[in-house]
Amino acid sequence: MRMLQTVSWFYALVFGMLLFVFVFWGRQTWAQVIESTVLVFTAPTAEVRWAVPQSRVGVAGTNDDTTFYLTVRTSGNDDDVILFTSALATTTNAGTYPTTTLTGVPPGTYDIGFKGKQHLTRVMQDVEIASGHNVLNFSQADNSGSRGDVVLLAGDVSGDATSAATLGDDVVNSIDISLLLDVLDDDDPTGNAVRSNLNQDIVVNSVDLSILLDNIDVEGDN
Ligand SMILES: [Ca+2]
Ligand SMILES: [Ca+2]
Ligand SMILES: [Ca+2]
Ligand SMILES: [Ca+2]
Repeated sequence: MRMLQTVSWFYALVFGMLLFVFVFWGRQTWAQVIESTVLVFTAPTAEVRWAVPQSRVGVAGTNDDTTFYLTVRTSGNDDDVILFTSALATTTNAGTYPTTTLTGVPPGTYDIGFKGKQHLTRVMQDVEIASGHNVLNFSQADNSGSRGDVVLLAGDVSGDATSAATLGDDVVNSIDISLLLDVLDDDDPTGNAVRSNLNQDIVVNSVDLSILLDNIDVEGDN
């Protein structure tokens, strides 16, 4: 009888230990899973190289600066849902911007939009965003490697341009014509100070008006 009790206690002890190990191991594993998930997931980053404003004066890649914002949209349909909009930033004279963190965007396939301060939105379709660093080339139709011929269409100068929401209404129309005519013949010595100076030479004149009229009634990509 005493022998039987000892054996029972032994099994109970072994069972208890196994239960403790199982529970402890399980908890530790879940804790590790949560910890490693937090550590491993960092939002992808994106570099713009290149975005080329239409009809700028000067040698290519020397006067391509623009204030802009990026949008990340659902891919593969006509009714994009915008998942991410970046704060306003400014590209270099070469038409590049070093790095934006795509906060909250997991790796995947997206349509990526670029909206310039004087320009309609250009959207590249079905761009693969990988974890880590990505390059966005808006001068190509397909985001391929080299600097291409695709330009950002100019003429959207409406809105006060203080935020993404006010950086133009993404259509070139009579409102934009009117705004340009308000400053027609104004000097712009730096080329960057007057928004309607579309080609960024030193004056707002008929050349800028002509660029705008080429895009009349055109809307940005969506
Ligand atoms: Ca410039
Ligand atoms: Ca889409
Ligand atoms: Ca407009
Ligand atoms: Ca001009």
